[in-house]
Amino acid sequence: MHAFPPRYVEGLPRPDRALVMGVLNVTPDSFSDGGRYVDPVRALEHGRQLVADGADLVDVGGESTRPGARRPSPQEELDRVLPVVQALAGEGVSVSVDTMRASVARAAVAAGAVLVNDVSGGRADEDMLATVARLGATRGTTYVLMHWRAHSLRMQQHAEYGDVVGEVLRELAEQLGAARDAGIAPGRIAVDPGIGFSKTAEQNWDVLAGMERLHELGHPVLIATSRKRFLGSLLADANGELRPPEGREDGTTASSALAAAAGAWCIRAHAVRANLDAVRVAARWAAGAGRSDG
Ligand code: PMM
Repeated sequence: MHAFPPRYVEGLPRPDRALVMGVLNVTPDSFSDGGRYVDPVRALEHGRQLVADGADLVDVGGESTRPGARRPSPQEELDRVLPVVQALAGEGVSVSVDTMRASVARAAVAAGAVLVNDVSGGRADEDMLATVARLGATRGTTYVLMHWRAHSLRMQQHAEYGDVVGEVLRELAEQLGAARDAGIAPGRIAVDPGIGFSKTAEQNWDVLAGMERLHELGHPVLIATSRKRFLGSLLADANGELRPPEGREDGTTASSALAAAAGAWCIRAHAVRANLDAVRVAARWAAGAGRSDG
């Protein structure tokens, strides 16, 4: 048996299973749902559906991070996310904001977001860590710090590793140090190895297989595999054609169950109901024998 780090983040729900973060991309160009929820009314409807399906958190993002994507301006990003964050938070939903920008994080928290999901782990905006520290102290805001090397346009040129798990760990530890130095309370930080970010398909599998080592960082771990390309490669057809995103759901669900069984604190997914079932199965499996409740 290995020890898992705390499987909760201060101020967020603590069910006896992994949390499920539902994805709400308010972007014209995300790889799996791009364009579907740019209209705030449709985005809001979809956010409500994610909650009805059992999402513990709804992750609202206004910048696509697909490889090669162009960045929106800060104003474009704000215009996309703020109305949706505000409306969902106003309905009592736990909202997370998926942003690399301190200004967007600040505005989203003022509009009711409880978590800043920063795929750059504080590396894209020099104000981010200090901003999150202040928001944590004044509003109890929590932080997901992801492994990241470069913006989408160039990220696949940065997929060089000797030992991918060791290097992801080292780089996450470095950013965790910077986050603590900036004043973010350690109990409010979760980490994420950044599946698909500056990593080849094989490297993503290496990271997932080495997930137990991520627990050495002592922080809850978030894993986001949903519909990603490495699943498309694994499930490619006989001609090597990638399985398209909409055909990656069953693979996603399997990976969420495995991540939860390996100690993930939270999984991030587009299809909430199936992935919630998966983490419930994983939790019951891990609880073992001796509970004769069916
Ligand atoms: N991946 C995407 C977006 N946000 N956030 C975290 N914490 N971890 C991830 O791996 C992650 C993320 C890209 O996927 P999408 O386009 O389906 O949202």
